[in-house]
Amino acid sequence: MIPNPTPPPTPSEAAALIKARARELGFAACGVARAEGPLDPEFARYESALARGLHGPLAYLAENVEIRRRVDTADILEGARSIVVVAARYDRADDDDDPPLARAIARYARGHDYHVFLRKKIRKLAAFVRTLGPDVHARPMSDTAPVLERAWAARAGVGFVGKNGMVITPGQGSWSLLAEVVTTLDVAPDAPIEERCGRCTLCLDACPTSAFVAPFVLDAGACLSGATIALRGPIPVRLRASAAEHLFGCDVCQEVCPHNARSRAEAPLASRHRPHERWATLTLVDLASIGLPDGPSFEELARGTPLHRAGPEGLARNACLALSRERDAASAAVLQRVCREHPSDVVRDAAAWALARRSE
Ligand code: B12
Repeated sequence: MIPNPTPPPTPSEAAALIKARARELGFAACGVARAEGPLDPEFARYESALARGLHGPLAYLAENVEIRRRVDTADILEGARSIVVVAARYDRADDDDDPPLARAIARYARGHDYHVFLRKKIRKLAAFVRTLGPDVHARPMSDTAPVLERAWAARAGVGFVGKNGMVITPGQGSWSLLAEVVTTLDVAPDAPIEERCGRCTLCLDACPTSAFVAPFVLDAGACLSGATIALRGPIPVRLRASAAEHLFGCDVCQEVCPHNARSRAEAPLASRHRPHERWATLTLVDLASIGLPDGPSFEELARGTPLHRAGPEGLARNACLALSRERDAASAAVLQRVCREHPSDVVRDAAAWALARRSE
């Protein structure tokens, strides 16, 4: 007698199994959306943001625009029926005790390169989804494909999009990174969650550079995260005094969010975001010296951390701006050397601006 093979799970059973596995892997929230068809009206909002130039320095957002419209074609996964979205929280209870250099870095980026472990985790979830039926295809993604991750997370009920643009999971907050598994498996979808910002505008009011052109709509060209991470070239003068307080990324619109006030516990995957040991010994002077003839090697200094993304010129530029807030002789000396000897106009210009500000 040939034993009966286990029948594939029903869509509801599949959803329950996948959510249990996601929890086991340490994800704080998991939801499912139907993947068939275009992502409208969210895609229309995306197009409108591009038409208004709100992508700022992120030129790549204007490329392959149509791919972001749907995930069920050959660009992402032919025949996709469901998209499973997970949130990996990174809030830690003791982040106020982080070394000073780490505190100038956005919380998500203080540790080792999170992409590495997040991708491992989401691949494991995709591998699990493939076991749930014959010929099930599943594609894991985390910042790896041109997909509107926040829009899908909102559809999947992982959270709602707040006025600061962040996906906020009720009761858990927005200190989270998103990842997805797009699959041909039919998984029971979740309902989206109503927006719960109400009349609150704390994030919009607190933004140091007034980067929100309206609730929910961010001008990436004015956002300090865009300026300190993605922008190649000089940081616009009007953003510099604020950029001087943020070496890499910015968390202000999340820090003031009341939904985050409740989420001060250590999240399961947060240990990966604990400050890299390097940030305990390195100083802004070291970072500002990157690119000087006898300066430290950018590769050695930034390797394995998210700061690598800013590139050597960007990191030295940001450090020079930050040194505008110091008053000690060592930082004045390095700024003067950068002005004289640095091969990059962008870094020299940042150092000159910092020296001028110090003497104001
Ligand atoms: C480009 C980018 C940036 C740019 C531009 C951000 C922006 N708001 O446009 C910059 C460099 C500035 C940036 C900054 C940050 N980013 Co970023 N970024 C991205 C990236 C790669 C693409 C986003 C994008 O397409 N932006 C264009 C805008 C138009 O689209 P959108 O932000 O996705 O917004 C859509 C939805 O919100 C949707 N929507 C859904 N419901 C509603 C309701 C209303 C009323 C409206 C108007 C819109 C709306 O409409 C929009 C269009 O579809 C995504 C990863 C990804 N592939 O999605 C990460 C991502 C959005 N970033 C992330 C993070 C963590 C950050 C920072 C917190 C990092 C930091 N600390 O410095 C900041 C937060 C700034 C902010 N308040 O948004 C996370 C967000 C996680 C979360 N919980 O929401 C993501 C999802 C990466 C990840 N895999 O986890 N980022």
